[in-house]
Amino acid sequence: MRKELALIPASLAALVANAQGLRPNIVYIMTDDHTAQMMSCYDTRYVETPNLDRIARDGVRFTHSYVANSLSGPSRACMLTGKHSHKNGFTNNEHGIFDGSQQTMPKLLQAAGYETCLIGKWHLVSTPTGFDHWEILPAQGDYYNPTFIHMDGTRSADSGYVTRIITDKAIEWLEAPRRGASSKPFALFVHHKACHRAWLPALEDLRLYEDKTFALPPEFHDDYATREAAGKTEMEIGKDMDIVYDTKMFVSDEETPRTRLSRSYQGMIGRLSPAEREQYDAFYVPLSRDFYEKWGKDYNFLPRQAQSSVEGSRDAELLEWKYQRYMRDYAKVVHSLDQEVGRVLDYLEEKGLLDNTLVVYTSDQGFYMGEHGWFDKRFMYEESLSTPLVMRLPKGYERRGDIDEMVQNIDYAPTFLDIAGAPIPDDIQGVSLLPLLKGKTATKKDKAAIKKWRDAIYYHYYEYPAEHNVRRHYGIRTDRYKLIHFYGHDVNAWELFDLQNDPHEMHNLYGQPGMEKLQQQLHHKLEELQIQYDDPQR
Ligand code: SGN
Ligand code: CA
Repeated sequence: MRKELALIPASLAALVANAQGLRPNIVYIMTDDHTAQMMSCYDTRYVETPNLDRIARDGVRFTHSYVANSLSGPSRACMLTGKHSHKNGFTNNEHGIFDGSQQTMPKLLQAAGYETCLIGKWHLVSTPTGFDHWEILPAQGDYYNPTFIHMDGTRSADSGYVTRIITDKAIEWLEAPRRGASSKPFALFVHHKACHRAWLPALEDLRLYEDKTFALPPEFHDDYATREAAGKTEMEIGKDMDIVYDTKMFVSDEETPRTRLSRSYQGMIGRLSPAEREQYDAFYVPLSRDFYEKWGKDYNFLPRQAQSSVEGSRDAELLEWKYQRYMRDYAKVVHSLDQEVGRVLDYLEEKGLLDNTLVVYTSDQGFYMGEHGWFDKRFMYEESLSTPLVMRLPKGYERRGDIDEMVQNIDYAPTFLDIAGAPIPDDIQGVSLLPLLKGKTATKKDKAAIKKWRDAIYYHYYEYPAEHNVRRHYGIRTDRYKLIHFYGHDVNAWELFDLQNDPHEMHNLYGQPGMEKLQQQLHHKLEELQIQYDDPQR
């Protein structure tokens, strides 16, 4: 808080601060599994996201943005608390219940005089705390005609597509006449379900991207040599993506093979009204008929990576076909996300709120779009360790363009508290990003903070045994190197990558001759961070 405000009572100080635009509103938009490769301000190969790009163009784009644990619930808990998983207690989706009685950033914002609201995916099992208003999806939620849980515990189904409904509800909350106009600034958390598996598009977007052939990423045909844990997963597009559930090849029970997830698929699309289902089927059923006609109903639809790399083989053709379907459906889901974020930006602009609002767009983690032959996330490799992060800054924050410092989702809590003028408790492990956002107005203290910015980030993933079979691991990433330890159950393996010479992380250098000194330095840094963050697992 500014010195002159320190002399007047807190409530009055808050009023004055708001009037002076010193306490900006916060609109935090977090999507599910939206990866930077599928956002045109990060990567122009695949899709166009003009509205998301608009945030970056008018504000800042973080080029080294990471999560602490690449999975939904854990990521959300890190964001809410500003602490690594072992401190906030929510280490994995399977067995976690978030302890809502602990200190969280929304609670601290409330105490600082902010009005707080959460709409959308929550995924932390316990009832949300720290929000003046919330409406959440149960568990993963649904794309079509989704059910919402309300604050009084009741449930109701809304009709329509989930991305649009979440946006409608967020705008509806903003519509309240007092919102942002007078004494209380607000913090609105918009948590989308999109673009989580199984990538079900809005009905009006079904035909988008159908004429596009997506280029295979360079490391699509990975053989996982030198990386034991990578070779043990169940997240390959070829052998693990369900032909019915994921690629949506379904005609009817009689005409479609029964797969592991075909019942779940029927549950998801069974939510459509008859008229909607007709529209849906008009697109997918002819494709499905063609597919089964070509491949036969009994053909094994699960090609293994090894055979799939043989050019011209049946497996290679089927694998590439699955990849195209995956990319197209995911791209469609991103399209409506982009449009709905645009709607929020337009609304803020129209209401004159944009200049006094910090708008953040991020995801709960990155995702594999065929890199290493995969979908899903969890690994500490680049695509899923990273998460997109762009911000439009309120007045007074002059920085524009790219920010290259390494940031992590544990930094969001201290950043929001800092911008709200609230103290940052000592036990928060992330750091405020405000010094990086000030640009010309940076103080000496800000400049000093930037100068001694962290030179490594810490990561720890816990969910094993579980779906997709990614072994537990922890590690560090510096500006050039990555050291990972896979542990527990059937693995005990170290990996070391030189990201400059091997950006796709195909060559594990751990234990190679000549690596001794670097290895020692990285082990030292890892231990330092495990001590700093007080992670008992080392
Ligand atoms: C579901 C998905 C998985 C996904 C997890 C976690 N399976 O279980 O593919 O890894 O969610 O995702 S599905 O058959 O239900 O689609 S997370 O983003 O929520 O952590
Ligand atoms: Ca997710």
